[in-house]
Amino acid sequence: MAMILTRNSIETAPFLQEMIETTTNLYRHGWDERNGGNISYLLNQYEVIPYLDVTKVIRTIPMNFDASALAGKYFIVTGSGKYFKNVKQDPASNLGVIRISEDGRSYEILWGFENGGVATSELPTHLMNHMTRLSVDKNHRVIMHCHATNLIAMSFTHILKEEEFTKTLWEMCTECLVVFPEGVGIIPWIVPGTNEIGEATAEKMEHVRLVLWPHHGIFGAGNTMDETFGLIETAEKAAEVYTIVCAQGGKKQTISDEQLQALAEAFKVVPRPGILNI
Ligand code: 2HA
Ligand code: ZN
Repeated sequence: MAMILTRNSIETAPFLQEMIETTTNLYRHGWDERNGGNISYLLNQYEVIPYLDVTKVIRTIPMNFDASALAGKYFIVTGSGKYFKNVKQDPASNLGVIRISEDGRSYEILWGFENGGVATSELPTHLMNHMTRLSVDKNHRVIMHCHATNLIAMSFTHILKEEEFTKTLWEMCTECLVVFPEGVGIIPWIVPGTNEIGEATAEKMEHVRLVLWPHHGIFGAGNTMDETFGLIETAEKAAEVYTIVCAQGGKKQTISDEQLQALAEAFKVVPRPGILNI
């Protein structure tokens, strides 16, 4: 007797709704003009199978790096050249669900990327970051990249030493130290979309969840979409305050190192060593 399997429409999948909401919010902030920005979200197979026949591979796309540590893993990813502005009105063209092949040298498209689309040009960085974050945090799931305006601006005006950059952000909003006690990683300027920028970013991601790409944007990592968005939002808010402080003529007073230390103790976080002078 034939069994009829009914699947729910993928449009109702919580992970798809989260992608739509987040890309829309990032666009609304002005951090993802044109095709700027990309997101990848690690999915459990049990989250995917109510919506998709995972035995049906639509296309297989080769990759020129080794992602075998992620073999068999599922992601929903934004598309290469696609605009965050358009995700909500046409998710199936602008997003895709992919699975990393067994040899880690290609990915299989299971849904989306309609009309010949492929995953984000920053897929090397995304997958390398996922590998690194999973090696230090088994609950890790999200990598997010955007062109956060004030963080980019700060990469022109502020010294690019991680400790000094982090300290400035911590000073600009009291909650920063609590949200990213490990600070911000900074890589040199490198051509985007390359394995080289992926490797440099992933190396930083072993110790931090925020990595600044000078004169380009920011990468964030987290366990949930909300947490990752919130992390970037918090750093960008601090950078915006910095912009305004500079425009108002610079600091006359600030949060002292002793106060930052007291904050860390109250919220039970460990500030990255080498930043506070206590
Ligand atoms: O996807 O943001 O870094 C476009 C970009 C590349
Ligand atoms: Zn970018």
